[in-house]
Amino acid sequence: MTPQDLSQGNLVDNVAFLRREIDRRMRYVIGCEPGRATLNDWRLALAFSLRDRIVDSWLASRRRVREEGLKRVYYLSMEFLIGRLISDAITNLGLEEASRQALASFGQDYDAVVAEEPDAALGNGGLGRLAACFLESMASIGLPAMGYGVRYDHGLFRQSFHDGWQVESPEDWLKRRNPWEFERPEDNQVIGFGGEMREDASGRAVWTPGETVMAAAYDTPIVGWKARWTDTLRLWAAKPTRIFDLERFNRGDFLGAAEQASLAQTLSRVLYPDDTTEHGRELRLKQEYFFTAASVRDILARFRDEHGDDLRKLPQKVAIQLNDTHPTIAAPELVRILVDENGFEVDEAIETARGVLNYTNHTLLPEALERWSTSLMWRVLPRHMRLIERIDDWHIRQNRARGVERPPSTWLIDHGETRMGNLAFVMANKVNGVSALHTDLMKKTVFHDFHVMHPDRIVNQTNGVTPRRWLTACNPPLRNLLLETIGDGWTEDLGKLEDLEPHLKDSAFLEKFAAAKRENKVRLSNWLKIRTGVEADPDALFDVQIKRIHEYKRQHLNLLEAIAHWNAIRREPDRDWIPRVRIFGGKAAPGYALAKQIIKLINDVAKVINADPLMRGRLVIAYPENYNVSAAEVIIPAADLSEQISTAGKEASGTGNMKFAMNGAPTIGTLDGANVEIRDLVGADDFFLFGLTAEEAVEERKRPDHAAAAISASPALQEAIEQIASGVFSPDDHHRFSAIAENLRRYDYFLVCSDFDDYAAAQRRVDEAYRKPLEWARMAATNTARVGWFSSDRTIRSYAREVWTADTAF
Ligand code: 26Q
Repeated sequence: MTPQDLSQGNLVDNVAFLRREIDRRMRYVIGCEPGRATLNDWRLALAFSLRDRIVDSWLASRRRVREEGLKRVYYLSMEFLIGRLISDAITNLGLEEASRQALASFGQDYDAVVAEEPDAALGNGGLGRLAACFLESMASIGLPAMGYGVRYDHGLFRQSFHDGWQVESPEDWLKRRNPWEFERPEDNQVIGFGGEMREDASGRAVWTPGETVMAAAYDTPIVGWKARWTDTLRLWAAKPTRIFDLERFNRGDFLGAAEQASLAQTLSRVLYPDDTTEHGRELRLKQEYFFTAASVRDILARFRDEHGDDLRKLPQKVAIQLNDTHPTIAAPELVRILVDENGFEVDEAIETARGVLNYTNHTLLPEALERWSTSLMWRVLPRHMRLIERIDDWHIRQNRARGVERPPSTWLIDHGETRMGNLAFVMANKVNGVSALHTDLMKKTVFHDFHVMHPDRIVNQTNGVTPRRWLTACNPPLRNLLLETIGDGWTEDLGKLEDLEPHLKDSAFLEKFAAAKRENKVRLSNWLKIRTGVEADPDALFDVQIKRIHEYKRQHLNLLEAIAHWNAIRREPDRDWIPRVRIFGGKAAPGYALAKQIIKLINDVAKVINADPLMRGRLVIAYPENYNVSAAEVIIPAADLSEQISTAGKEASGTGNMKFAMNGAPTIGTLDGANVEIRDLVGADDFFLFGLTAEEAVEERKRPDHAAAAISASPALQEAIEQIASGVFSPDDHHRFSAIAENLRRYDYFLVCSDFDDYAAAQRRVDEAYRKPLEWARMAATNTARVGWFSSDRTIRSYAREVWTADTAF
């Protein structure tokens, strides 16, 4: 098996085909002569050429679903963190080598052309990236499915560092044209907000919205492995329902006439950066209702078209997944349509809606569970607020009938707020957590009372990631080694990575594994040099923490240990220290002040340590700006060590942890989220475990002096905190980091101090293991061989069976 065997058809034919297509597209779609084309023109011409093959598969998939009347799965998500679509297209069509050669025949460099495509960054982090992996897996296993979301004009902000501080600027992914989307004006929907609710003579509710906005449909084909199946991502853009008010215009009120337009356009203007402190923002609620209402109507229209008008049969043909509480308003919207527009009784409507809806929870942090003030809800969505009361009433009656009195924790409305997590729970057929530990904690904590009432409702669906993007596409050296060693079956059945097991004792194989890793490290080293100016020696240990910046994820624990390590090297500069490059990547929510301070701290510490002549490359810190999906694709394959160091009980799952392990980076981590399952599969010997367990963490917090006790027991920690507090890293402003230091010394809710010594000890075990290259390669390869279970194909098959009761088309 050679790399070329991944491609479909004959290479010579494919190159000739692509060459011809690219030339034609350049002329007749872009309107440009190849001799005068820019890099952007080339990436568009390539994308348009690939697109035709995807569309063939798309049309065939659609025909199959209709002809066979298959059940459809709808994934509703405020976020889809896709990255570049062109890489998925090329990988899944098997046209990488052909594209490379076709472009070369025009004198163009394939990597540069692909890199021209901006990331579709319509998400904040894990939840959004999970939605993107899920869509790709649904297509790859042939599940009839559709993603629904918002077509934001601006995705997640661009991050740059000004004097080490995060500065945000707007992102503009659509500026240079999006070749992947198809406008569907025939499917546009009018969505209403506000206004009044009355009852007509027969007692039926009549809602007259005060303002309306058009939801305009844009479809993107999501092609699966080998283009055997293609699903759809439908994103809604807000447009004014009328260009402007002609009457006002004629009266000479020109600005007033355009008012409606500007309001409509703000709705899909920008993605909300994950910001749990800024709650109750009206625009966010309107965004949620806007895309959700458009999607529900679209789903019902398709159902009628395919299966007729009997909406009681909805659960047989439709499953809707709510990605966290963000689209929960879909539940009362569905009930509203059934009752107000289709003559259902309220109870019957609720029961029908419950037959199609399911809810995935992604966090236990109580402050992150959405709540909307009822006064806002009455103003923006009066009919829905009324129906939420009716749903609450239904839930009470249901339980009374079984002799159960509802505890207050399960109320839908409390203290003038609607609790979306509770509404989602009540309206869902299945509720799931995203790792075994997280699901267990859901049952014991936030949804405990619900779990007692409905013991079969909560199920676990451990997250996964797509191996096509996160191994095949992003890691050519390792992919090629796998093809040569065990063939290509693993791409669609990642469990087959187990076939590596016999090779883990073969030193020739391990040397090749190490060589593949080194090739990736050289690439990352060059990338870091260009992006940060930092020199990273490819023979040093590449220690990586990339994820959103958050106190619970504890980038500051990593940094404190780096400072302690620096102190140790300075004290004994002549010891044979293992050279390490500590790589950070990630954005902070713009309103999260402490997270932004942590960013500045990382940059300030990096400046001091990187300039210290005593370090001689043995400790380097690199923090490239604007971490995103495309950056992850360069960084992950080159990592030696995966930092998964959240306070136990706080990270619902993590998905980066899976990507690193798959690419041959052992984890240093706590027993949190999916780390637990990774360690179970990889084996305790090949996982660097440290820290309190989730249960111990709860106990530790009850000790009033836990931080002080941990600090006084650890001279290294004490010294590092003192250095931060006294301005060693901020000579221009000695008090810059006193808030961080105070927080650690006094509260330390996330138990950085309590876990510090154990973490530092685990880091020294890492150093010792890294001294033995062959042994390290075995550990790295063992990780790759044993994490096939974390393919999102496995996750989606499991949802299809246990949550959606939906079949794949093949
Ligand atoms: C809420 C209200 C208002 C504005 C924004 C938000 C908001 C936006 C995004 C709240 C949360 C998010 C994102 C959450 C998230 O990414 N959670 C992660 O989900 C992953 C996939 O399941 C898990 O692996 C991670 O553990 C979890 O943190």
